[in-house]
Amino acid sequence: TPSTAFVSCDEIRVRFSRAMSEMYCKEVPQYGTLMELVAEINGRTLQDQPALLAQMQRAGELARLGAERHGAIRVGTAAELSMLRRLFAQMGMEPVGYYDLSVAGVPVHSTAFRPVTDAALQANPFRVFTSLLRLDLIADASLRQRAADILAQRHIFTERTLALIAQAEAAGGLTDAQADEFVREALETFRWHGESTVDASTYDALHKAHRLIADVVCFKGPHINHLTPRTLDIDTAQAAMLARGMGAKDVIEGPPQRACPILLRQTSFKALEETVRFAGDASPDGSHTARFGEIEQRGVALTRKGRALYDHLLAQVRDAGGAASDYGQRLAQAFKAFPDTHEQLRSQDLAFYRYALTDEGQAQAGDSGGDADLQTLLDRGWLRFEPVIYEDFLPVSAAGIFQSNLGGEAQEQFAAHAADATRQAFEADLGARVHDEIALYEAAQRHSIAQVRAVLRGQTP
Ligand code: OOG
Ligand code: NI
Repeated sequence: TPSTAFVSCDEIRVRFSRAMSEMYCKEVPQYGTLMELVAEINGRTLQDQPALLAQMQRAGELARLGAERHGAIRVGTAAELSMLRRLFAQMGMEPVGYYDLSVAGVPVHSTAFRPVTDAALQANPFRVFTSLLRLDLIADASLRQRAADILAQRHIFTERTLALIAQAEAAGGLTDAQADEFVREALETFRWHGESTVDASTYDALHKAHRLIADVVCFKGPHINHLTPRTLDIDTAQAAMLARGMGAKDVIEGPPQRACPILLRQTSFKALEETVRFAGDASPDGSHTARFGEIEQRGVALTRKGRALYDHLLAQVRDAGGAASDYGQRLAQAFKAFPDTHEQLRSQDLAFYRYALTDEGQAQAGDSGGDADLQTLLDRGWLRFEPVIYEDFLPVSAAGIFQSNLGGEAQEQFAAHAADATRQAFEADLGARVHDEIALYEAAQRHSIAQVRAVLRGQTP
């Protein structure tokens, strides 16, 4: 009967993403301005670039564009992280990728909760970049203990959220009414609280150890710290942000502007200074900076070979000075070594593509060619290919976003740990393995090829 039918995970994610956006719009009105600006620029870009419009239409990306965004949160304990995993699982979001930001002086490691199947990504690609504070990187042992004690006492989920998660796991889903209640209750975890749970001197001590530690430890919950709409032209959007006096950071993170966008380019406006009332204080005369705005442009996902080339070129430029005024120029210069047509990216195995039959190919359905190699099918004009969009994040960029919103202080270096060990510790805290993002893109490409072959062999469902 309809009253007990479950709502799909995709639908819950759509509702949650919308609710989160509405809440953040009220909390940080500049986010609303940013969304308007991005929508306007996206509209104009699609008008000016009919080829892009057609490509996005074919790839099913146009429909999701207006609703597309990612957010970011930071938590303090393994219990918080693993419960978030269970919460996001109800929305069809799974942990993808591992990011160790301690190498860039930020005492966290992270994953991104996001949908993983082609269909779910098309329905709504909402992602949440989720960081776990690394208390082990606080040098002062008594401060470390203090932080752990404070975190051990807080409850970031409402009772109803926990009950609904348990119920959904047992029953296999949520009904329509339960889904609405779940979204409403889950939202509470990510709300901003103007009252700190600690007194001003505790805040100051933690803040001195690292601003991020104060942000995670001193509040009731992991307030959403930004929501990021997807722009199709980040250079124009960045210029518009500057023109409106929105305090954009001066360097766009990621690859330079290219004819064929790769991976991810991002820029943000600086965190707002919020008034805070500390425990024991009569009035809100403290302040804290945490929340900001960000925009991003997404391009084609790279293979391991492509990613290695990207990392190599970026490191080359950054080693020569990441903040210098000619950074943009040097970046563009270095990336001349990165092929910039989709045909080159594809044939040199640098990026992932989804294959589909052209009309001519369709006409061969069931007839022949199912076993021919890809190049032969392309040469015959039976196939076209579309970029597989990069759905993840970039550690160097993420560190840059963190730092620009931590007041840009000189970055502390943390002792390097074996990467495998920290990743395993993260997964143990999470209570699950994280997906290998490149394996997901590879599967999407492989799946599209298998489908094409099936049609050519006459094996379609
Ligand atoms: C997350 C910063 C990273 C991104 O888009 O790379 C990030 C944070 O500040 O918590 O959101
Ligand atoms: Ni972000």
